[in-house]
Amino acid sequence: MSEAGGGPGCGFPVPQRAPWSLVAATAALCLVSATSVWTAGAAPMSREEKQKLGNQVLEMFDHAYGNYMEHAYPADELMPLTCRGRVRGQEPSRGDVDDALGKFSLTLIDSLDTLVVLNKTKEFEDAVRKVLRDVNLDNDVVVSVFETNIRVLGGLLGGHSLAIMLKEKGEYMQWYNDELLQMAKQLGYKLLPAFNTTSGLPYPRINLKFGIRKPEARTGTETDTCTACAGTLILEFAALSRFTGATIFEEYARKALDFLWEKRQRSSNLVGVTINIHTGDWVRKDSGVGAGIDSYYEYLLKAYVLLGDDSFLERFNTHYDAIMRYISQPPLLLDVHIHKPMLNARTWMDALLAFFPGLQVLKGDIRPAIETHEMLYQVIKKHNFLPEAFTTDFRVHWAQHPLRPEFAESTYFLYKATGDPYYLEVGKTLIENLNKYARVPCGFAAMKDVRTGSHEDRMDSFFLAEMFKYLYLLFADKEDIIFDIEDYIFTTEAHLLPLWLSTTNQSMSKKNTTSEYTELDDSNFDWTCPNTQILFPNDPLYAQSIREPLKNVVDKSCPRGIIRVREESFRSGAKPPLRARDFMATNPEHLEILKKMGVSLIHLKDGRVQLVQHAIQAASSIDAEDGLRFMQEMIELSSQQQKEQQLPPRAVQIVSHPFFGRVVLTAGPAQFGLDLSKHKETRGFVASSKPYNGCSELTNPEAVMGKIALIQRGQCMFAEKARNIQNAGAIGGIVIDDNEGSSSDTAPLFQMAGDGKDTDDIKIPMLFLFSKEGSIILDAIREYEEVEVLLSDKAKDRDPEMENEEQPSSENDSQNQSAEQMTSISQEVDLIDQESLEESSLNSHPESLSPADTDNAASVSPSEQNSNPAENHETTSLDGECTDLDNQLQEQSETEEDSSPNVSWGKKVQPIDSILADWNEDIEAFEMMEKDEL
Ligand code: DMJ
Repeated sequence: MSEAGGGPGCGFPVPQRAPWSLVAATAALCLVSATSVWTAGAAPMSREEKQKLGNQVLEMFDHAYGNYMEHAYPADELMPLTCRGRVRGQEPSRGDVDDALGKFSLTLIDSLDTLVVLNKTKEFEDAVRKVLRDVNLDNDVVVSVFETNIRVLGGLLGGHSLAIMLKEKGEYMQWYNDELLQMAKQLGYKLLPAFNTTSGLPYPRINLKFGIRKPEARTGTETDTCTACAGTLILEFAALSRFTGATIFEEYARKALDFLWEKRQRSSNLVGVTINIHTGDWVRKDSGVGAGIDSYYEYLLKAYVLLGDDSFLERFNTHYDAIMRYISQPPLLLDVHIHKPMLNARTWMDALLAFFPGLQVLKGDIRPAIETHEMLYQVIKKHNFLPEAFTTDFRVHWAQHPLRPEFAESTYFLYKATGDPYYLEVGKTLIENLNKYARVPCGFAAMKDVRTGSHEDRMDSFFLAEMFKYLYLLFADKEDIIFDIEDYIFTTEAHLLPLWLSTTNQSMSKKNTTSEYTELDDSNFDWTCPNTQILFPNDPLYAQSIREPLKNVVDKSCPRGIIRVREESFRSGAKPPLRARDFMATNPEHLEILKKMGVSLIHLKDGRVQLVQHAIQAASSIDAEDGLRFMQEMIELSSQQQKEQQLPPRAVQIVSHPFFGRVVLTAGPAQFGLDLSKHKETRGFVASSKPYNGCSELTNPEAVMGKIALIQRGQCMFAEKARNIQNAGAIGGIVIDDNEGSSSDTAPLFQMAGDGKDTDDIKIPMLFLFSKEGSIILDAIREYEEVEVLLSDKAKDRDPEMENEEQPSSENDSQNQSAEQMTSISQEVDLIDQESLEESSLNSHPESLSPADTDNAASVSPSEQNSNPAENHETTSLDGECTDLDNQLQEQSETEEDSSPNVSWGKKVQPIDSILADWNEDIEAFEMMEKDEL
């Protein structure tokens, strides 16, 4: 350890002084050298135990790969629940996720180099032969440029890299003659038309056969792409150029990176999530290290490692500095706005950011890596897997988990950097959870909902490309791998590219160019490769001591708990800042805090109060910052209230025999389609759509024509479902929740959001029912076949005429009884509904905003009581853990589509007007993010 610490070979050297050969090896060198650091802490794991776990990983891989090969190949992916291949076009569309599928045996290609890492050389040889024999890259199918690059081009190049390594060793692959590389080149040329834009940023999608913009291509009209999509090409493209001598690939990838760098927000040095490929304008101005941006940063640093080009390191360091300044709030990583980087853009994190601790290890910034990794591990311990998105107080925001490998990746790199056996234990837990919860007879199935343990019929190729590699390597000793892994760099899909590429065919590279933007000084390297003497100052328990305060951060967290932990640990002695949702205008303590934050409260003549912030009047810069956040939260609350105000709950009333309007189901509205509060109600018979999820063209248009279509929630956006049933001739739609047992009496209603695009084409009314309410209709259909409902903004009087027609004969007794049951359910629903309404009005107060001529202003009404009914439910259980009923309930309603959070407080609010002009951009961004799918 001491030889590595602080020596010139460890920290990334100042580029001008660094010969490329040293540079290329540096990152790996640092990781290896730190492995011997650990001497105490978690109990060391015996060699036998490590081998046992390694063998378990091998067995799991065989289970996943074997089932794919047996039941799915040559399809792109295995559907592990139905045990068959997923062939695009033959299954209901899953939207963008399907863009990875190009009918090119994706999983086989993505698995190639995993086979070699796992010492399955024979199987690798077979697999390569299959790829060469079976795979066609010329399919008439539109694929994602990003996914095709990282999975297919990367997979072919990784396969080629290890094929030539094996050939050189002299035993296997003796027949190999660069065939995989030829395929990679063919694919590379197929992707090039995507770069035909003035900016040099690639189109997000391309038709493998027809390219872009030809009428047959069915693509090329997109205007936006994500930053990661345009910025995650350089490793594969440069490797392709250097392997083949065809310089064009590296040139194109560099041009795209240059453009992104040019477009970074100059004062914050951050990039947004999506960019217009023609104008270069940022479309989404929020910025984090997860979805949409993640591997752009990864590739800047790794391009430096692989290619030895200083400009990539300079760019990375500039961005990293900004990330650590604005986004990193250890242990959290929270999105901010590129123009106002002190403002958080979200209150939740996505699972993709779990790769970041691994990247920080490569960078050499171990401490925050340990912290974030530990926080993520706590979330995993609570839910068995990392949910796709989770809030800052660790509630599930999006409950799906498609067996993503990022956390395993970071665990591996942290183990390499610290040698702390704690990370082996973490890996062991990952293995156990996969076997316990995701393993099915025909492979491993993605989690549909980590809270319920329900599965999705999906096993993504990255599970084989990445998860098994990182888990196997975690437990492997050097002698367990047939080649030296340190000679390779991992792409974002964990494909292996040899570091020797940096000296090959480099004529086209801009070697040793120094960026015109960044003056490098030594501070750029403050966080560089672990200087183990500083990072582990004679204290072998270093990593443990960083983790310790975070140990119970999830379990013990009440809502807002993590903020509290963070603030307690970073501003010891200070009280946690006042949150907008807790604010009571009559609480003297709150008023005092407001004053400290520079926020003044003005009582208006009409009884409302107006909040104005003058940062300059705050007691300190930290208070000013808290004040800014408070105002931002207040605006966010108001904006949510506004939405709620605009779209109150709706009713689905069953009007046909024998219900006659007595069954009224509380329904959630949609932010699109016919507004039932403005129009006459819609009445019609119901019919289930086929497919039931309504995510593709209906196969039973004759059944839904002129009727109200029933569709199941999930798989695609609400708006897509609406369009599909409308096209089939439905006059309305009812989306029924797929979370079994959910009900509006236990979960707050929410509005169905649009898809972020123009939804004016949707003319029919759409309502949402939770599962219990929905099953009342479904049961009714089963029993009576013809079921007529009324969709409206509120229940209509019962129809006495219809009711008189009710036949009291004994043969109808059972029907009547079941109708009675339904009636009583409906009454219960009504009752609860009324109760909750009363509760809301009890806790809500006229809240309004009014003009102000000052920096930041928002108005709220004075409140005698807490304006958040959720607070009224907050209880402390005996074991000291906090439970928040409303939050728990809210979790139940939060899945992929319900991006509009339910807000049950403060029903009455007037619109935000011109005083908030300065904030409009933020509000729009919030709204956009809420609508966003990951
Ligand atoms: C992988 O395909 C790659 O790691 C990509 O960069 C983003 N994440 C997925 C797996 O989660």
